[in-house]
Amino acid sequence: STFYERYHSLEDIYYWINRTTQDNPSRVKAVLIGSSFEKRPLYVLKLSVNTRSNKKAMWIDCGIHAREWISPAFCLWFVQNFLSFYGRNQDVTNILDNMDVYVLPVLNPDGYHFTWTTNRMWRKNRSFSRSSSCVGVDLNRNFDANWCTEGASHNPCSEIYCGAFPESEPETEAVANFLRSHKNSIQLYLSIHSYSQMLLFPFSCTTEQAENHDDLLEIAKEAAQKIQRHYRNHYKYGAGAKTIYLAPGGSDDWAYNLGIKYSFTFELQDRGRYGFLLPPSHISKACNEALIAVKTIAMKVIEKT
Ligand code: 0X9
Ligand code: ZN
Repeated sequence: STFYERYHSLEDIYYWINRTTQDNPSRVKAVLIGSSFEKRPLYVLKLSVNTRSNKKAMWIDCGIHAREWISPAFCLWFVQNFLSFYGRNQDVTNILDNMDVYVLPVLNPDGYHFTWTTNRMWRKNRSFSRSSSCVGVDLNRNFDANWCTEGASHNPCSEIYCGAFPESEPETEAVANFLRSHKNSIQLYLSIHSYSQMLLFPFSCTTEQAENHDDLLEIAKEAAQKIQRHYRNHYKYGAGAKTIYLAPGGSDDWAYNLGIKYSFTFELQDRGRYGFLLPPSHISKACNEALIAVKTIAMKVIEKT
């Protein structure tokens, strides 16, 4: 199997980030956006081809939840694919000619490292304070979108602990600060999770409909149909609160409220057979089907904006 068809330790991923920027100096830059609770750097890869300036942009983050290993694997797969197919694949070329792409391969490096060394099923980050003996905040409950209402918990021992206050966690704050400072260029926000095979869009923090619901629904439907046609695999799609569950404080809803009106959360393979323990032999299919969906969504956003 190739490098991209295996899961990688955090150390390997940092090494890969370094290698990727060195090998593609004209197209990739690593941007340090902050650091984790345990002081690990948070690097965003900026993919950019120098055709025009003032370009629009899209954002993809992976690995908010530590145990969802297919998610960082997807970010690596995506970067590799875009770098090797620019100028060879029409969609990739069109997307990069029109947009810069920001990729955060591991949003929660402390949690990811912990799943490699200690507890494979860890979900949250690794922050703690004197007020509780439990460790970790669910970073996808820590954003300022109906923060800690129904679907999140104030209990530090819960798997869906929302943290002491919105953006209390350095990982959340780093991402939120970066998106705030780039909100005029970023038109598309994507967050990659697993599992259950879904394409979700706002809102998850309320059962109300987003103002551009029909637009988001149409885009998600088209992406899901692409997966169905090319890979014979079924993805459900819809507003988060109605499709999966009510869950406030998520990055997608927060980015949407910031003004990034195309905002999606992917739940990649599978539908529960292996769950978070998706075997490495499934990585290529899981990533290729997600990639075709991401390309479909990005192309639609370019058409519409
Ligand atoms: O609960 C979550 O954070 C996500 N599902 S997961 O099984 N990967 O934990 C779904 C996130 C959907 N979006 C929001 N809740 N905002
Ligand atoms: Zn998740």
